[in-house]
Amino acid sequence: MRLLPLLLLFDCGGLKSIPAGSLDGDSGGGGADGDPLAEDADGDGFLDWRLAEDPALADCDDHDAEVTPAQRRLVPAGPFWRGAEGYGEELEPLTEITVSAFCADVFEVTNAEFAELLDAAAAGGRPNQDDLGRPLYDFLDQDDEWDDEIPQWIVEENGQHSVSDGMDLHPVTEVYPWSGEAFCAARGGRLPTEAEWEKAARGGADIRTWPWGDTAPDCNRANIRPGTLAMEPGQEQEQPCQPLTTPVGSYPDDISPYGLHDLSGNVAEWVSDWYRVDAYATETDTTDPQGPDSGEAEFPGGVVAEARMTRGGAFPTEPIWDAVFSRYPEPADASSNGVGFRCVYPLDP
Ligand SMILES: [Ca+2]
Ligand SMILES: [Ca+2]
Ligand SMILES: [Ca+2]
Ligand SMILES: [Ca+2]
Repeated sequence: MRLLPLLLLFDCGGLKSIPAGSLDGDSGGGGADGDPLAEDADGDGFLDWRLAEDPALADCDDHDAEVTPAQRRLVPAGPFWRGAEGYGEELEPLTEITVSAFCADVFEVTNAEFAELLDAAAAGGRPNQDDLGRPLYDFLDQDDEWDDEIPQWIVEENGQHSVSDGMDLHPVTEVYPWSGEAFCAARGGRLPTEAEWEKAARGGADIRTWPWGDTAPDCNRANIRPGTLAMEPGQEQEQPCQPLTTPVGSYPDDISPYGLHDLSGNVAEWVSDWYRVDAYATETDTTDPQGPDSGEAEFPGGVVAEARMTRGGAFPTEPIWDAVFSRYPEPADASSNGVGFRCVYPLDP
């Protein structure tokens, strides 16, 4: 269970917010005469993903001007190397996996965005519940093993939800896997599979360790806990760079080959797969794998429980979890102040 040590809060003002306007309106791809796709159907300045020559300028949905590469990026179809050698049996064997093209959120979902879902659920007569009556947000946070002093950032009053000062653009936390599924479904998307997340993080051709390449992260690159990948016995851990999450996109260099931010740090992210330690060793599907049919993992204290997968590191976790290949199980009914999510979407046909 990714439970956070006791952390003291202090003013975290002055952090940067989502970079806006970093993309110009150049559509990048040329249009073929008479091709209806070539006209930028929604007029947002970006060509349909099938026509854009640069994936970074591809319009995932050319019928919705609100969807541009500033929020969602194309992850093209093709192979990547999944897993790693020398970091534990659950990551082996290193396998070439192919995933179909999809569209992915550039940023982790924020508190402000998630508060809108809570407002909608309350307005629909289901306050803080998904369609099956499960809580969407952990307002009470009684499932953390450690007493922590990180409060819940979303506050409810008379069915309306607000976010604590300065926390609007931080990634949402204290959410369950089904919270991510409900949020993404409301936007026409879903949680990524583990394979999709890893492809989005590492790109296609090489066997890199971090989303940006092979340079180990430090506090300037990502919201992480710095240190070495393999801890020596007795080695003292460094302190986390930050005492909390940071606004999504605060670290321009925590970026993947497809332009997605904060895959290495900030918060870990729920994906759709169940976790089993032998999932890679027993899986035969190398195209769009969906993972095992059920999950199980052993957690601290010897507790064996249904387990779901999270990907990527969080601000206080050890450096190994920031790597593109690392797999971190959580109890399937957990919520944590270090775990959020992002959505993926089908490409507009
Ligand atoms: Ca367009
Ligand atoms: Ca569009
Ligand atoms: Ca992350
Ligand atoms: Ca919790």
